[in-house]
Amino acid sequence: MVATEAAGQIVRRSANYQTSIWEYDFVQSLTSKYKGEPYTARSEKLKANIRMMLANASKPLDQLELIDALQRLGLSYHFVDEIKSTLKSLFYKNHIENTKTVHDLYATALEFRLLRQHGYKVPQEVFNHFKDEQGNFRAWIHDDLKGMLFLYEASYFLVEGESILEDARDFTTKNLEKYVKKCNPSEYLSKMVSHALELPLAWRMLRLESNWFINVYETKTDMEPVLLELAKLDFNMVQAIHQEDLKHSSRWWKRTGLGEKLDFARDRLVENFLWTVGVIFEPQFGNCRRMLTKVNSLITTIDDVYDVYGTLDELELFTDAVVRWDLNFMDRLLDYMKLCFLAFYNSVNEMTYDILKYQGVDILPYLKKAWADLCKSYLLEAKWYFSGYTPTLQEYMDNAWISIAAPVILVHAYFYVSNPTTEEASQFMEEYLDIIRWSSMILRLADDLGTSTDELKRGDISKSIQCYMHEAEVSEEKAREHIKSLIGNTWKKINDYQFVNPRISQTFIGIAMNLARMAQCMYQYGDGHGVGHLETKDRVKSLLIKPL
Ligand code: LA6
Ligand code: MN
Ligand code: MN
Ligand code: MN
Ligand code: MN
Repeated sequence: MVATEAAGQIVRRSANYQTSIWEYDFVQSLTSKYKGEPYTARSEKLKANIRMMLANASKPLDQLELIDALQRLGLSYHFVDEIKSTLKSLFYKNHIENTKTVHDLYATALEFRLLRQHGYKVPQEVFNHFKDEQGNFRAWIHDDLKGMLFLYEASYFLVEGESILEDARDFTTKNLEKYVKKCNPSEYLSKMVSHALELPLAWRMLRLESNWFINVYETKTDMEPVLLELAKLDFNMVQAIHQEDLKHSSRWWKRTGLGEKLDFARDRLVENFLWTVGVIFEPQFGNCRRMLTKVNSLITTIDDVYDVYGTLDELELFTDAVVRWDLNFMDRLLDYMKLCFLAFYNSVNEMTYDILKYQGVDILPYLKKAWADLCKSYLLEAKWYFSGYTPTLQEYMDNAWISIAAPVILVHAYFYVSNPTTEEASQFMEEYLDIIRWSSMILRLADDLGTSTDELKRGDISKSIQCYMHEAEVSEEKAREHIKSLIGNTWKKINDYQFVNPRISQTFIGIAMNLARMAQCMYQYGDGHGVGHLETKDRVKSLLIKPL
């Protein structure tokens, strides 16, 4: 339904969003015993043991397997230096001095993946050894299930133009799919294969992956008890910290009153917080999570103002107020918009003040620009909607990578984790970095895959899928396949980024990659952000509520 003025009454759309399933008092009641002395002491002791294991592992394969386990169990952030130096010496031995002796597919694929994850561009040709003269993968590989699984995971670290890896991905996908049809699903390796086919490791949200893997690792026959104990303990200790961040954010959200006052908008504080855990989970980044939860909540609310509730005239005024950053424009807004504008304006000014106070840099111009860009892109979509215009996919995407709000999220995150000088900050803002654009594209495309069906029902513009259907005259199914292939292609560019841009902080690149991963997680089964009661509810429970 279009917002129209009938007999002086404005008829507005509605998204019929459900109220929040997470009550304020419940969130505030969350507690964990995994805090303080006995747990920190035990954790330090276990970490020391593992450091010793890392130092004593002499065979390359033992080292690689240990690093892989630490990463998957969510523990590698404790051993950054050790892992770095181990991989560095492995890389020099095997790829510079070329004293490599192992020619096993599993070991080769594992080494390839870990080195690429850590910024070493091992050539795809290491896999040529496993192909015959005609360029096909050798016949015996069909029986090497573990090798195929690890080749599959490695292949997702490809960059543009790497056809050996593309072949490897297609070949392993096909064969692993055949295998899962006839395997015993309760076996360790079968669980790993089904999980990998659902979504490769490279694209998975880290915390959720750790939570899943810890449970599976426990059933592995040759697992290392010390790793398992630390993994569980650390998971629970980190969860305790996340709970405090969540409670803090929820008090802020309650104070704004937006969840109660704006009935048309999504009241999704907990879901908004979950995004931030996906983006940056490490304990020391609590401030960044708290700030990003505010940003996400404001985005979600303002997005509904533009997409659901506002009339075009109102939206023009709101956009103007944001672009000018001027409270004097408030009196032109209706009450619901005043509330929203002032909550937004105060929050962003407060974040600016924080950075000014602690880092001595005035970031208001940059935050203002990011939000103005966002609101202008929202307004353009509103104009398209009210005029019934269907853009080409290209025209749509040129605007939609901004209207998905990822640039706003990433600009805020950048200042909270990078501590730039004024000069670095203004350089950063000259134009959005490629990595911001690609992360945003994936978020947009994943969001469209998960939300556009409902959006069109309630009345919204054509999203990427529909633009492509219109332009290429294909079915929805074909269009969805196309959008998924665009996501895959965009990941190739992201994979290449750390090889060509070592100047940008790894923490920030990690955030941008994690945002893309989080999008694929949130929209894996539909609109996990707006419809919070399905998979998202279970994910919140396992990550934020239930200890292991
Ligand atoms: C998704 O909703 C939404 F609210 C976002 C702002 C996406 C990312 C959100 C975070 C991280 P919707 P639209 C809070 O599908 O209108 O309505 O851009 O976004 O398709
Ligand atoms: Mn509400
Ligand atoms: Mn929307
Ligand atoms: Mn929108
Ligand atoms: Mn959407």
